Amino acid sequence: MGYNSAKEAFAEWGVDTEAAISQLTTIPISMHCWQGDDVVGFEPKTGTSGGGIQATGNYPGRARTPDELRADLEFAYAMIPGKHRLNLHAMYMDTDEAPDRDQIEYRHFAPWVDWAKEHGIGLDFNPTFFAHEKADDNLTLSHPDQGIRDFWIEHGRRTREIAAQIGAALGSQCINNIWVPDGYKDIPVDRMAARARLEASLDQMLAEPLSDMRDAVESKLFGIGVEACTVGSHEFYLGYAIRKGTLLCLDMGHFHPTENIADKLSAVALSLDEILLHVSRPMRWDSDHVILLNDDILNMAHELVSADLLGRTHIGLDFFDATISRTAAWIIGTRNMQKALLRALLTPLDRLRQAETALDFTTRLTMTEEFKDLPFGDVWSEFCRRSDRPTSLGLIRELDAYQASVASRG
Ligand code: RNT
Ligand code: ZN
Repeated sequence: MGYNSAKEAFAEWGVDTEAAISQLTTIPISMHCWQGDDVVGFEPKTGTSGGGIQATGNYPGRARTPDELRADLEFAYAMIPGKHRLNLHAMYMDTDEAPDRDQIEYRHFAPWVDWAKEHGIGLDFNPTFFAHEKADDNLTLSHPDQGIRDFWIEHGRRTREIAAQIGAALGSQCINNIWVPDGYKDIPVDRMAARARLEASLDQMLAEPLSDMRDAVESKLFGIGVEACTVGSHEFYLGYAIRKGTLLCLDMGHFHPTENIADKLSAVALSLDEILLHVSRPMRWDSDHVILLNDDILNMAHELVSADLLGRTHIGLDFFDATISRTAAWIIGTRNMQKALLRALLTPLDRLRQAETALDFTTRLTMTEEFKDLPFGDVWSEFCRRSDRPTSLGLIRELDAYQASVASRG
């Protein structure tokens, strides 16, 4: 159809495509480093991730070093319109030293900050409470052993300081997201004791007020190996975040499969100032598939726009598929998040709200369904064209060429 005709088609509905395109340009998405190497990281002792997190597949081209990961990221960002962020995990240190988790310092991550500065990318951060011998029981901050708890509290404290330094160095607030795998395979007799220990550890870890960073806490329903009880459940962290003023991280794979994450946004936003999202795609469980442009994502993007939450929601991604090109996974997933946001920004909200307020649900339904036929693809192509990013077969050619260049990695 072409962009100009598309623009007119949307204008008939009272929707300004230019406004949508310029707003989409300003929405950063925090791309997760761990899709690039199957959640392995760069510590001297690397292994499987543990904590119930599983990247499956052995497609060639996994990044084995920080330099390879950065090269892959540079390619990915070059295929994604707009300016974005990188979400780094503590196990992705870039150093010749071998600090344990309770010894990490800013300098171990400084090369990432230099790189981010050079490319104009913001950084977010995460303590890593898994893939470590002290997390083998799937208990960290809630472990009954004080020594183990102290080890992880120290790790968490250090990541907060590192996040603050990263934020200051880049002049862009760094979100430090806390997810612990803590839970029990079989039914515990004292859930309260475990939750009280988690709360006390978090309090100690978060005691120091810091600027240039913000804390987020991420809940989960269950994980492999912790089927009976997750200490940091949704209710636990929702309450914690409200009482302590942290962000709440909602991961789309961390709820009952029929629960609607889009529905939660306006509900929690009334009690929280800011929200962090881990956009993901669960399939039967928290399988972390690459996100599709499906109803779950579209509904979520709609809520972000309709509830006016874009200004206080940090959009992060969390998926890892090792059966396809890892760079393609990043690019497809991130572009799908943007496509969903674009569709939400192109919604004739005023008209729809009017119908809803008037209890005219017939008109509301007719509009949502007829509106689906509008030429969203032309607006997306125009957005990509203005950012000099490929679409369609052009994108496939780029992805293939890059994959061919990394396929020989051992
Ligand atoms: C695990 C959580 C967590 C991790 C990352 C690697 O279930 O979703 O966010 O995926 O920290
Ligand atoms: Zn997550």
